[in-house]
Amino acid sequence: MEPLPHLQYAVQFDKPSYKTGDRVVVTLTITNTGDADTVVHGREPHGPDHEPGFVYLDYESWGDLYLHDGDGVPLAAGASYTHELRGTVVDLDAAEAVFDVTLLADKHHTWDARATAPLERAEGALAGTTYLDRNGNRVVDAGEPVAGAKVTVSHPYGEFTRVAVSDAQGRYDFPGLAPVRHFIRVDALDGWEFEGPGVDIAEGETAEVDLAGVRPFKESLTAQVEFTMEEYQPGDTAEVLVTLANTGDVRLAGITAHCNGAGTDEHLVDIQWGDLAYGGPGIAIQPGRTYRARVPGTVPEAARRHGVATVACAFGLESSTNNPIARTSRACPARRVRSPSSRTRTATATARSTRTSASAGST
Ligand SMILES: [Ca+2]
Repeated sequence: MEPLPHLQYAVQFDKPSYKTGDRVVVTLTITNTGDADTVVHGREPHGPDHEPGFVYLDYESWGDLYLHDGDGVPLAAGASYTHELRGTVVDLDAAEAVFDVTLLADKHHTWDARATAPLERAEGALAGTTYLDRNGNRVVDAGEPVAGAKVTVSHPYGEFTRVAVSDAQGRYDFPGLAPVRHFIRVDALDGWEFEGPGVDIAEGETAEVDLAGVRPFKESLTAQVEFTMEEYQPGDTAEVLVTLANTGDVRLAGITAHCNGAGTDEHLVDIQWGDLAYGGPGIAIQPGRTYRARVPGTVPEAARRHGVATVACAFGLESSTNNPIARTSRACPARRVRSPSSRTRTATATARSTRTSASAGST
Protein backbone atom coordinates (compact mmCIF):
# COMPACT_ATOMS: atom_id res chain seq x y z
CA MET A 1 0.00 0.00 0.00
CA GLU A 2 1.17 3.52 -0.80
CA PRO A 3 2.60 5.29 2.26
CA LEU A 4 0.36 8.12 3.52
CA PRO A 5 0.70 10.92 6.06
CA HIS A 6 -1.71 10.88 8.97
CA LEU A 7 -2.18 13.77 11.40
CA GLN A 8 -3.07 13.64 15.06
CA TYR A 9 -3.47 16.79 17.10
CA ALA A 10 -3.55 17.91 20.72
CA VAL A 11 -5.00 21.24 21.89
CA GLN A 12 -3.88 23.06 25.05
CA PHE A 13 -5.79 26.19 26.14
CA ASP A 14 -3.89 28.83 28.12
CA LYS A 15 -6.66 29.06 30.75
CA PRO A 16 -9.10 26.55 32.26
CA SER A 17 -12.09 28.76 31.34
CA TYR A 18 -12.86 32.05 29.57
CA LYS A 19 -15.19 35.03 29.64
CA THR A 20 -16.77 36.85 26.70
CA GLY A 21 -14.22 39.13 25.10
CA ASP A 22 -11.22 37.20 26.41
CA ARG A 23 -8.10 36.61 24.44
CA VAL A 24 -7.55 32.89 23.89
CA VAL A 25 -4.15 31.31 23.34
CA VAL A 26 -4.10 27.75 22.07
CA THR A 27 -1.04 25.55 21.78
CA LEU A 28 -1.66 23.12 18.96
CA THR A 29 0.59 20.09 18.68
CA ILE A 30 0.40 18.23 15.38
CA THR A 31 1.97 14.80 14.97
CA ASN A 32 2.40 12.96 11.70
CA THR A 33 1.56 9.38 12.72
CA GLY A 34 1.53 8.17 9.11
CA ASP A 35 4.37 6.59 7.19
CA ALA A 36 4.94 9.37 4.60
CA ASP A 37 6.54 12.81 5.02
CA THR A 38 4.13 15.68 4.40
CA VAL A 39 3.58 19.43 4.49
CA VAL A 40 0.96 20.64 6.95
CA HIS A 41 -1.37 23.63 6.51
CA GLY A 42 -4.34 24.93 8.50
CA ARG A 43 -7.35 27.16 7.94
CA GLU A 44 -10.60 28.26 9.60
CA PRO A 45 -13.78 26.29 8.95
CA HIS A 46 -15.51 27.55 5.80
CA GLY A 47 -18.26 30.18 5.89
CA PRO A 48 -18.71 33.57 7.60
CA ASP A 49 -21.05 32.26 10.32
CA HIS A 50 -19.24 30.14 12.82
CA GLU A 51 -20.78 28.14 15.61
CA PRO A 52 -21.61 29.80 18.96
CA GLY A 53 -18.52 30.41 21.10
CA PHE A 54 -16.17 30.32 18.12
CA VAL A 55 -12.67 31.63 18.81
CA TYR A 56 -11.79 34.10 16.02
CA LEU A 57 -8.09 33.61 15.36
CA ASP A 58 -5.68 36.44 14.63
CA TYR A 59 -4.50 36.25 11.05
CA GLU A 60 -0.91 36.96 12.17
CA SER A 61 -0.81 33.99 14.49
CA TRP A 62 -1.19 31.52 11.62
CA GLY A 63 2.25 32.23 10.16
CA ASP A 64 3.56 29.62 7.72
CA LEU A 65 0.79 27.24 8.70
CA TYR A 66 -1.89 29.28 6.92
CA LEU A 67 -3.31 27.54 3.86
CA HIS A 68 -4.11 30.73 1.95
CA ASP A 69 -0.70 32.37 1.98
CA GLY A 70 1.70 30.29 4.08
CA ASP A 71 4.37 27.93 2.82
CA GLY A 72 3.16 25.19 5.12
CA VAL A 73 5.19 23.29 7.70
CA PRO A 74 7.18 20.21 6.60
CA LEU A 75 6.47 17.30 8.90
CA ALA A 76 8.37 14.03 8.47
CA ALA A 77 6.69 10.73 9.26
CA GLY A 78 6.71 10.34 13.04
CA ALA A 79 7.58 14.00 13.73
CA SER A 80 5.66 16.57 15.77
CA TYR A 81 5.20 20.31 15.41
CA THR A 82 3.87 22.81 17.94
CA HIS A 83 2.15 26.05 16.92
CA GLU A 84 0.61 28.79 19.05
CA LEU A 85 -2.63 30.30 17.73
CA ARG A 86 -4.17 33.38 19.33
CA GLY A 87 -7.71 34.69 19.03
CA THR A 88 -10.73 36.23 20.72
CA VAL A 89 -14.01 34.75 21.90
CA VAL A 90 -16.90 37.24 21.60
CA ASP A 91 -20.07 35.23 22.10
CA LEU A 92 -22.35 36.46 24.91
CA ASP A 93 -24.59 33.42 25.12
CA ALA A 94 -22.54 30.33 24.34
CA ALA A 95 -21.55 28.04 27.23
CA GLU A 96 -18.28 27.01 25.62
CA ALA A 97 -15.40 28.65 23.79
CA VAL A 98 -14.81 26.62 20.65
CA PHE A 99 -11.41 26.29 19.03
CA ASP A 100 -11.94 24.82 15.59
CA VAL A 101 -9.52 24.63 12.67
CA THR A 102 -9.05 22.40 9.68
CA LEU A 103 -5.63 20.78 9.28
CA LEU A 104 -4.43 19.65 5.88
CA ALA A 105 -1.64 17.28 4.85
CA ASP A 106 -0.28 17.93 1.34
CA LYS A 107 -3.19 20.39 0.99
CA HIS A 108 -5.80 17.69 0.43
CA HIS A 109 -6.05 15.21 3.32
CA THR A 110 -8.05 17.08 5.98
CA TRP A 111 -8.66 16.73 9.72
CA ASP A 112 -10.97 18.80 11.90
CA ALA A 113 -9.09 19.92 15.03
CA ARG A 114 -11.64 21.01 17.61
CA ALA A 115 -11.59 21.58 21.37
CA THR A 116 -13.77 23.47 23.83
CA ALA A 117 -13.36 25.26 27.16
CA PRO A 118 -16.03 26.63 29.52
CA LEU A 119 -17.23 30.17 28.65
CA GLU A 120 -18.84 32.63 31.06
CA ARG A 121 -20.94 35.61 29.93
CA ALA A 122 -19.38 39.05 30.35
CA GLU A 123 -20.82 42.25 28.91
CA GLY A 124 -20.49 45.98 28.79
CA ALA A 125 -22.56 48.73 27.20
CA LEU A 126 -22.30 51.84 25.06
CA ALA A 127 -24.46 54.96 25.24
CA GLY A 128 -24.25 58.66 24.48
CA THR A 129 -25.74 61.64 22.70
CA THR A 130 -25.83 62.39 19.00
CA TYR A 131 -25.53 66.13 18.41
CA LEU A 132 -24.94 68.71 15.74
CA ASP A 133 -21.80 70.54 16.87
CA ARG A 134 -22.85 73.94 15.55
CA ASN A 135 -20.05 75.84 17.33
CA GLY A 136 -17.31 73.29 16.58
CA ASN A 137 -16.16 72.83 20.18
CA ARG A 138 -16.87 69.06 20.28
CA VAL A 139 -18.99 69.45 23.37
CA VAL A 140 -22.74 68.94 23.60
CA ASP A 141 -24.22 72.41 24.08
CA ALA A 142 -27.84 73.48 24.57
CA GLY A 143 -29.86 73.01 21.41
CA GLU A 144 -27.33 70.68 19.79
CA PRO A 145 -28.68 67.15 20.58
CA VAL A 146 -30.36 65.65 17.53
CA ALA A 147 -33.03 62.94 17.30
CA GLY A 148 -33.28 60.30 14.61
CA ALA A 149 -29.58 59.66 14.05
CA LYS A 150 -28.97 56.07 13.01
CA VAL A 151 -26.02 54.66 14.96
CA THR A 152 -24.44 51.34 13.94
CA VAL A 153 -21.91 49.43 16.04
CA SER A 154 -19.81 46.55 14.79
CA HIS A 155 -16.72 44.59 15.72
CA PRO A 156 -14.32 42.71 13.51
CA TYR A 157 -15.33 39.21 14.63
CA GLY A 158 -17.78 37.56 12.29
CA GLU A 159 -20.62 39.56 10.81
CA PHE A 160 -21.71 41.42 13.94
CA THR A 161 -23.61 44.73 13.66
CA ARG A 162 -26.33 46.38 15.75
CA VAL A 163 -28.33 49.53 15.10
CA ALA A 164 -29.92 52.14 17.39
CA VAL A 165 -31.69 55.41 16.59
CA SER A 166 -31.27 58.40 18.89
CA ASP A 167 -34.35 59.55 20.78
CA ALA A 168 -35.87 63.02 21.29
CA GLN A 169 -33.03 63.94 23.67
CA GLY A 170 -30.44 62.67 21.19
CA ARG A 171 -29.69 59.65 23.39
CA TYR A 172 -28.70 56.31 21.94
CA ASP A 173 -28.07 53.12 23.87
CA PHE A 174 -26.46 49.73 23.22
CA PRO A 175 -26.81 47.40 26.22
CA GLY A 176 -25.24 43.96 26.22
CA LEU A 177 -22.13 44.36 24.08
CA ALA A 178 -19.18 42.00 24.21
CA PRO A 179 -16.20 43.57 26.06
CA VAL A 180 -14.10 44.07 22.90
CA ARG A 181 -13.25 47.02 20.72
CA HIS A 182 -16.25 48.18 18.67
CA PHE A 183 -16.53 50.61 15.77
CA ILE A 184 -19.25 53.24 15.58
CA ARG A 185 -20.79 54.61 12.41
CA VAL A 186 -23.53 57.23 12.19
CA ASP A 187 -25.42 57.83 8.97
CA ALA A 188 -25.37 61.41 7.65
CA LEU A 189 -28.39 63.41 8.78
CA ASP A 190 -29.69 66.48 6.91
CA GLY A 191 -26.26 66.97 5.35
CA TRP A 192 -24.40 66.73 8.67
CA GLU A 193 -21.71 64.08 8.88
CA PHE A 194 -20.59 62.24 11.99
CA GLU A 195 -17.33 61.10 13.41
CA GLY A 196 -17.00 57.33 13.60
CA PRO A 197 -14.68 56.52 16.50
CA GLY A 198 -13.58 53.17 17.82
CA VAL A 199 -14.43 52.42 21.44
CA ASP A 200 -13.20 49.81 23.90
CA ILE A 201 -16.10 48.19 25.73
CA ALA A 202 -15.20 47.03 29.25
CA GLU A 203 -16.97 44.42 31.34
CA GLY A 204 -19.56 45.88 33.70
CA GLU A 205 -19.18 49.42 32.39
CA THR A 206 -21.11 51.68 30.05
CA ALA A 207 -18.86 53.59 27.69
CA GLU A 208 -20.28 57.08 27.25
CA VAL A 209 -19.50 58.41 23.76
CA ASP A 210 -21.09 61.56 22.37
CA LEU A 211 -21.15 61.60 18.60
CA ALA A 212 -20.58 64.95 16.90
CA GLY A 213 -22.18 65.88 13.61
CA VAL A 214 -20.30 68.43 11.54
CA ARG A 215 -20.87 70.16 8.21
CA PRO A 216 -18.96 68.60 5.28
CA PHE A 217 -15.41 69.93 5.53
CA LYS A 218 -15.24 70.89 1.86
CA GLU A 219 -17.73 73.68 2.66
CA SER A 220 -15.14 75.61 4.66
CA LEU A 221 -11.73 73.90 4.49
CA THR A 222 -9.33 74.54 1.62
CA ALA A 223 -6.35 72.28 1.08
CA GLN A 224 -3.16 72.62 -0.93
CA VAL A 225 -0.09 70.40 -1.28
CA GLU A 226 3.15 71.47 -2.98
CA PHE A 227 6.47 69.83 -3.69
CA THR A 228 9.60 71.80 -2.81
CA MET A 229 11.81 70.71 -5.74
CA GLU A 230 11.33 70.69 -9.50
CA GLU A 231 11.98 67.01 -10.02
CA TYR A 232 12.77 63.82 -8.17
CA GLN A 233 14.31 60.40 -8.54
CA PRO A 234 12.93 57.16 -7.09
CA GLY A 235 14.09 56.71 -3.50
CA ASP A 236 14.35 60.46 -2.92
CA THR A 237 12.82 61.92 0.19
CA ALA A 238 10.40 64.54 -1.08
CA GLU A 239 9.13 67.26 1.19
CA VAL A 240 5.51 68.23 0.78
CA LEU A 241 4.17 71.58 1.95
CA VAL A 242 0.65 71.24 3.25
CA THR A 243 -1.57 74.30 3.62
CA LEU A 244 -4.99 73.97 5.18
CA ALA A 245 -7.21 77.02 5.70
CA ASN A 246 -10.47 77.33 7.58
CA THR A 247 -12.50 79.83 5.55
CA GLY A 248 -15.66 79.33 7.59
CA ASP A 249 -16.84 80.70 10.93
CA VAL A 250 -16.77 77.45 12.92
CA ARG A 251 -13.73 75.66 14.37
CA LEU A 252 -12.85 72.50 12.41
CA ALA A 253 -11.50 69.56 14.42
CA GLY A 254 -10.41 65.99 13.80
CA ILE A 255 -8.65 66.76 10.51
CA THR A 256 -6.45 63.93 9.25
CA ALA A 257 -4.94 63.12 5.84
CA HIS A 258 -6.32 60.39 3.59
CA CYS A 259 -4.13 59.84 0.56
CA ASN A 260 -4.04 58.06 -2.75
CA GLY A 261 -7.69 57.15 -2.90
CA ALA A 262 -7.13 56.22 -6.55
CA GLY A 263 -4.42 53.72 -5.56
CA THR A 264 -1.86 54.88 -8.13
CA ASP A 265 1.63 53.45 -7.79
CA GLU A 266 3.48 56.72 -8.53
CA HIS A 267 2.11 58.24 -5.33
CA LEU A 268 4.60 59.10 -2.55
CA VAL A 269 4.91 56.36 0.05
CA ASP A 270 5.76 56.34 3.76
CA ILE A 271 4.59 59.91 4.23
CA GLN A 272 5.30 61.05 7.80
CA TRP A 273 2.09 62.90 8.53
CA GLY A 274 2.70 63.61 12.21
CA ASP A 275 -0.36 65.31 13.71
CA LEU A 276 -2.32 64.68 10.50
CA ALA A 277 -1.77 60.92 10.62
CA TYR A 278 -4.68 58.73 9.65
CA GLY A 279 -6.21 57.06 12.69
CA GLY A 280 -4.96 59.73 15.10
CA PRO A 281 -6.93 62.54 16.76
CA GLY A 282 -6.05 64.95 13.96
CA ILE A 283 -5.69 68.71 14.17
CA ALA A 284 -8.10 71.57 14.75
CA ILE A 285 -8.13 74.91 12.91
CA GLN A 286 -9.88 78.00 14.23
CA PRO A 287 -12.05 80.11 11.89
CA GLY A 288 -9.97 82.30 9.59
CA ARG A 289 -6.73 80.51 10.48
CA THR A 290 -4.30 78.60 8.31
CA TYR A 291 -2.35 75.47 9.23
CA ARG A 292 0.96 74.73 7.52
CA ALA A 293 3.16 71.65 7.77
CA ARG A 294 6.12 70.13 5.94
CA VAL A 295 5.86 66.37 5.66
CA PRO A 296 8.47 64.05 4.13
CA GLY A 297 7.61 61.11 1.92
CA THR A 298 9.51 58.70 -0.30
CA VAL A 299 9.37 58.74 -4.11
CA PRO A 300 8.46 55.19 -5.20
CA GLU A 301 10.28 53.21 -7.86
CA ALA A 302 7.21 53.28 -10.11
CA ALA A 303 7.43 57.08 -10.38
CA ARG A 304 10.21 56.76 -12.98
CA ARG A 305 8.13 54.46 -15.13
CA HIS A 306 5.29 56.99 -15.06
CA GLY A 307 7.72 59.92 -15.41
CA VAL A 308 6.01 61.63 -12.53
CA ALA A 309 5.60 61.50 -8.74
CA THR A 310 2.28 62.53 -7.23
CA VAL A 311 0.57 63.40 -3.98
CA ALA A 312 -3.22 63.34 -3.82
CA CYS A 313 -4.87 63.59 -0.42
CA ALA A 314 -8.20 64.41 1.15
CA PHE A 315 -8.17 66.29 4.44
CA GLY A 316 -10.89 66.02 7.02
CA LEU A 317 -12.94 63.42 8.85
CA GLU A 318 -11.89 59.85 8.29
CA SER A 319 -15.52 58.80 7.83
CA SER A 320 -16.42 61.47 5.26
CA THR A 321 -16.40 61.50 1.47
CA ASN A 322 -16.90 65.28 1.45
CA ASN A 323 -13.39 66.36 2.34
CA PRO A 324 -11.39 68.83 0.23
CA ILE A 325 -8.83 67.11 -1.96
CA ALA A 326 -5.42 68.51 -2.87
CA ARG A 327 -3.07 67.05 -5.46
CA THR A 328 0.18 67.91 -7.11
CA SER A 329 2.85 66.20 -9.16
CA ARG A 330 6.47 66.61 -10.16
CA ALA A 331 8.57 65.12 -12.93
CA CYS A 332 10.49 61.97 -12.17
CA PRO A 333 12.49 61.70 -15.39
CA ALA A 334 14.73 58.94 -16.65
CA ARG A 335 18.29 59.53 -15.44
CA ARG A 336 20.15 62.03 -17.54
CA VAL A 337 22.97 60.69 -19.65
CA ARG A 338 25.86 63.16 -19.86
CA SER A 339 28.54 62.99 -22.49
CA PRO A 340 31.99 63.20 -20.88
CA SER A 341 33.40 65.10 -23.87
CA SER A 342 30.65 67.62 -24.24
CA ARG A 343 28.52 69.86 -22.15
CA THR A 344 25.58 69.09 -24.38
CA ARG A 345 22.86 67.20 -22.70
CA THR A 346 22.13 64.06 -24.58
CA ALA A 347 18.81 63.34 -23.00
CA THR A 348 15.80 65.59 -23.11
CA ALA A 349 15.07 65.16 -19.48
CA THR A 350 14.09 68.69 -18.68
CA ALA A 351 10.37 68.25 -19.04
CA ARG A 352 8.75 69.51 -15.94
CA SER A 353 5.41 68.92 -14.52
CA THR A 354 4.53 71.60 -12.07
CA ARG A 355 0.82 71.22 -11.84
CA THR A 356 -0.51 72.12 -8.46
CA SER A 357 -4.12 72.25 -7.69
CA ALA A 358 -6.37 72.54 -4.74
CA SER A 359 -9.93 71.59 -5.28
CA ALA A 360 -12.95 70.80 -3.26
CA GLY A 361 -13.90 67.72 -5.17
CA SER A 362 -15.23 64.62 -3.63
CA THR A 363 -13.70 61.18 -3.77
CA1 LIG B 1 -20.87 72.23 20.66
